[in-house]
Amino acid sequence: PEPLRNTWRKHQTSGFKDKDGFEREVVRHVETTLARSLYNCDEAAAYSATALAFRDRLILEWNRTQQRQTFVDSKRVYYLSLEFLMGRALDNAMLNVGQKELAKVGLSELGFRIEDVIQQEHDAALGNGGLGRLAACFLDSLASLNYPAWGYGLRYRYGIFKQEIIDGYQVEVPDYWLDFNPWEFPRHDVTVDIQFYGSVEKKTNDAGRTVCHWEGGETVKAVAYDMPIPGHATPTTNNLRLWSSKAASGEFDFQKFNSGDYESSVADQQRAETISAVLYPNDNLDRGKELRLKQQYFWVAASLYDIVRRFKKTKRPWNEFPEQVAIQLNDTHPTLAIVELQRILVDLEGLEWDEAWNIVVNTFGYTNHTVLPEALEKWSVPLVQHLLPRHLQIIYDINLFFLQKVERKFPGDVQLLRDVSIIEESQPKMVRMAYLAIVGSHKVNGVAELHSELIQATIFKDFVRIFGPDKFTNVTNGITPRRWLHQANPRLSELIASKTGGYGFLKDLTQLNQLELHVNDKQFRKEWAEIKYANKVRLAKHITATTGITVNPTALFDVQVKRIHEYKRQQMNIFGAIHRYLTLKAMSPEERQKQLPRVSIFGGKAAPGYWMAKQIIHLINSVGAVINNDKDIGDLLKVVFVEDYNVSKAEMIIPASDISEHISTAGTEASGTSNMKFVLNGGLIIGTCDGANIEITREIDEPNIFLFGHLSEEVEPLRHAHRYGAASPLDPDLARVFEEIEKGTFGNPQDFAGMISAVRDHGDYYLVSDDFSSYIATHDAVDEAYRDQEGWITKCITSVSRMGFFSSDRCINEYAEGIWNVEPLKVGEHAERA
Ligand code: NBG
Repeated sequence: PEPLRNTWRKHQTSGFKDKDGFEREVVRHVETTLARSLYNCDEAAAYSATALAFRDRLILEWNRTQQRQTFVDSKRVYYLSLEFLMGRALDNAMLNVGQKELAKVGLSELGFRIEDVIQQEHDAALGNGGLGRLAACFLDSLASLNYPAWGYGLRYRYGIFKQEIIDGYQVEVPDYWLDFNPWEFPRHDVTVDIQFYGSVEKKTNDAGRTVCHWEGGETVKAVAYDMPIPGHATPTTNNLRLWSSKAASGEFDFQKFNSGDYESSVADQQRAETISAVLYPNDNLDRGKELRLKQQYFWVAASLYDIVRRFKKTKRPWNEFPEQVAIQLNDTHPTLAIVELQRILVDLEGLEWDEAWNIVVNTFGYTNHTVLPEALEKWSVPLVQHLLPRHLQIIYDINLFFLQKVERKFPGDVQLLRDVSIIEESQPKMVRMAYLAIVGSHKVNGVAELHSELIQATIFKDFVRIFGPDKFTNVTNGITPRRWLHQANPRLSELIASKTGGYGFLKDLTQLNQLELHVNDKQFRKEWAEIKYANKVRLAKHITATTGITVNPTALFDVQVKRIHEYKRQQMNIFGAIHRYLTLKAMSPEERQKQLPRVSIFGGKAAPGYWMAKQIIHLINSVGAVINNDKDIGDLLKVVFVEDYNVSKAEMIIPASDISEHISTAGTEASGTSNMKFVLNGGLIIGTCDGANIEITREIDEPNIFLFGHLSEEVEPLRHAHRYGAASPLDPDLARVFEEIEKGTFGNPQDFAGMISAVRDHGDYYLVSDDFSSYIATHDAVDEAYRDQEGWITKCITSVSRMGFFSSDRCINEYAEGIWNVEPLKVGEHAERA
């Protein structure tokens, strides 16, 4: 009705418009929401109030975006990911809505420095590494490009643990991040009951059809928490919906409570809340724990209920579902969504199997993120049977119809049937989740060219024969230049803007190519170098403040920050540092003085149960303790381990790097995304021919990257040679490194025996010995190149200018066109703001 709408409109706000409005909102939040005053408003309170002021704004835009999307009713994308590694939100929100300058002035008038206020925020660390951060970059691109899109995940009470280094060892500390989180919006009215366990009854309905009923068991409540995702320079504000688990029966069971069974009534409640309590801290490793399967189903079932509910409101017929809904599976973690949608359509909505299955397959796309066998998810059949009895039946039926299809196409090929069966005939039988994801999706993609080729040639080769090559595709990963350039490196962003005609490159990264025109501009080069130096000074200060080690910012900063994993080969890096140390020690003082000073910087978490990864951290710290205190060495070499590597540390470390290491055994790193971040920030990389390194080389050209090591096609023959005693004798430089460790130079050699024997005595699966000599030689080439500072700067500027391809905007547009078939929503010019 008109009067109602008018009253509503009259009182509708659109957040603050100017600096005064911003200050007013901050003061209001300090005084009312936080119940504080001018006299006890510290930096933490200033952060909270600023965040709340921006959140209010975002929520208003969020509302409008949702209304617009509902009104237009076009196809939506749902990105299902168990991990969203968002990092901090305030800086990002201020920059994306274009009001950081205003906030800076406002905060300073209120007595605060914006940098200090930003630092108060706790990272939202709901992910392990690249996979979770990719999901976060995708959300930024989806909103910035105006795609109607939602992310769905779990609201873990504890994100990835905080890492402390005590006596050189990693110690894990829980990351309780929800104490005060202004960015989430609880939706206590949006809840879904999720069922577990129970049994399946067959019944005949009125139409004489047999229907399956999943009955009994236990119910847990899913509660929605929304996080607004602001696009850059657009009003579009999308939603990330995270589910939290609660006991279905409210607080606790009063009947049990009243009958004196207090403990068990609380236990029920706690068991329910356990589901979303903690993120599993493994990167590229599957552990097959029951609680993890519970997490997966809980999240998938709640999300699908939500998606289906939204679709049903439109009153469209079911066959239009895939025209309205695209669901992307971020790795196999959400694969049960395929089974759940089939169950909803057949058991609850009464569709025929084939009609339902057609809808399912056309709805889903599956992204594979690894070929490592230990990371490929499998669930034991008895476990699935126990937890999700109806789903197991559906999985068996999906498999039956699939194998019938295979049998028709390749009659009599029993081996093939065994190989591609979704059920592995092991003891116990296992459900192969990747196979289920392939069969239930219309497109399967890898995340870099080499990786997509490898999955088609190895782990999924039979499926390429069965479905044909068109089902398989590549979408090379990307990163958002908003966070990874504009936010992390504001001065470089400003310099680039001054040469490319404004900040347009933040929304069209290919505009960076204009930089190449200025590569010989003296003033530009000087500013470029000054910015890198300032970033190194900032990192050097952090290192001194947190570790007590002084590092010289004019030294070459050599950085490897990522999860600690044998396949990523941090062990090779630290062996290389020891080799450098021994070489320096063997020199005369005169000769030594001619060497280039270097700082080897490491950072990254080891999964708590990954013994070898923890040993690697311990060796890095032990080597640092010796080298950093060696008077002969001084500034020539420092080895630093930065504690608790996370998104906000990455924002500081990456812009300060001269050379970064992406040195996985060829064929093991699906893509890597930090490689892109480092180059975009004017650092060069040393790397193997693996993952996205290959495409980075194609874009920036061979002279601008330091490649070394064996190629992926050489890996199997080399492993074979190691297994059968036919490998070349151990590289003498590496042997010398081992000797020094075993002499006790870096502490008790027993502590590092496992690392050495893995290479020397147990087949060297990651080929450290095979790549070591070319690794060392290539580092010498890095030194040579760095001595020529002018040449180095030319390489850096040229590389940045050619990085346009690696924007996650390009990547999202490829998904939208090739997999989702969705289009961005027009938001109207007057709505655009700078
Ligand atoms: C990781 C790969 C990385 C890749 C990210 C994002 C998993 C399973 N895979 O190489 O190891 O960059 O996914 O695609 O975490």
